Amino acid sequence: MYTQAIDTDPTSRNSPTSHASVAEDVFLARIAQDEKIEPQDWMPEAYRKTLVRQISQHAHSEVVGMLPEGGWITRAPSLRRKEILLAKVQDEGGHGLYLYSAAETLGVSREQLIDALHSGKAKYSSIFNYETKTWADIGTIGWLVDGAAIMNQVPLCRCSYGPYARAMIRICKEESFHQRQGFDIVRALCEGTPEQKAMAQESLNRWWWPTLMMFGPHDSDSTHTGQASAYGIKRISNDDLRQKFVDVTVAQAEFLGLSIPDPALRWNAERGHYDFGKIDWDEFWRVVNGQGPCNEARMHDRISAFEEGRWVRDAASAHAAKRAARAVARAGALEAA
Ligand code: BYC
Repeated sequence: MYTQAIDTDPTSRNSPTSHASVAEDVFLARIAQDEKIEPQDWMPEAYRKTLVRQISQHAHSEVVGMLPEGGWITRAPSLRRKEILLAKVQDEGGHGLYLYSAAETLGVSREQLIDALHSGKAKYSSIFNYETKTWADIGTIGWLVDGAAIMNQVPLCRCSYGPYARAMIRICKEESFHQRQGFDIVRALCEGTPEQKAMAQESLNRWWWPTLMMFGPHDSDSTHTGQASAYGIKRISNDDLRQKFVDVTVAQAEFLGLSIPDPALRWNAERGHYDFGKIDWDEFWRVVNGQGPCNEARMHDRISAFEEGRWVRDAASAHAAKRAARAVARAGALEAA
């Protein structure tokens, strides 16, 4: 019998709730089988939102990350170092572009994403709000910051969302080169004069703790880990990645003859890992919430760069529109012939 009544039976095939939950079950089964989810596939709204948040924060981190290093291109100590740094900063701009494109496949526009960054609504990595005071900082950023980035990003190559996973594969290859170039700068300083080695140590002292903060709050305080893991986006938790990073970096510091500024750092044979000291989470949240040493300067420089580049974007768009219009006219003429 036909009826206009609202269907209250949740098991009914006609119930919108049941359609959504069937779709969600299919989606979760695909995640469980490690299938990639593509832009045209059905996905829960929470999955889409989590991805837009994380991918866009990641993209913003790449373009804001260009700023602390960009200021050292003219001050690099040799032509070779200048060329390498220039290439690294360009790579980071490229990473931002892949990541913005991956976020756009989720139905959000580039303008919306950039707007969220410039208006202070969107986050970017806390690490880029610290000052790059010396040339050694450029080495330390490559060694530690890119090292931490790789640790966090290699598992993202296996993330469930196809466009993000594919972007990460290329990004990780480039990050690996970045980490090596940073280590090479620090190694050269450590093999140099006592003043140069002291410069490397002073830089490590300033960057060590902020680098550990990059991995995000402890798992017990992480808002998104549970859901992001269930969706196959996050493969390894914040604390586990941080521990992996400490475990590999201690040996590198020993090789360089540098000491990690943590009196609590010691090998724990029972755990098979290094124990390390407490992170200052008050500092982390201050920096994340806009009160770090360089938050204001970074946003100022980012917005200025965006405004100064506006004419280039406008010219490129006008050129593309002219070419497209010509192509349409040519196709019309061919059809008429
Ligand atoms: N800085 O629930 P949680 C790079 C926020 S690029 C600022 O654990 P999630 C590089 C977090 O967003 C480096 N905010 O979050 C570039 C959340 O706030 P909302 C960036 C942080 O997402 C150029 C809240 O705290 N890498 O390395 O599960 C040159 C609670 O956290 C931070 C990526 O973006 C932070 N450090 O885990 C060189 C990689 N940590 O959103 C190098 C992709 C946490 O609720 N992203 N928050 O307002 C990720 O893997 C994850 O998003 C995170 C955080 C591990 C960062």
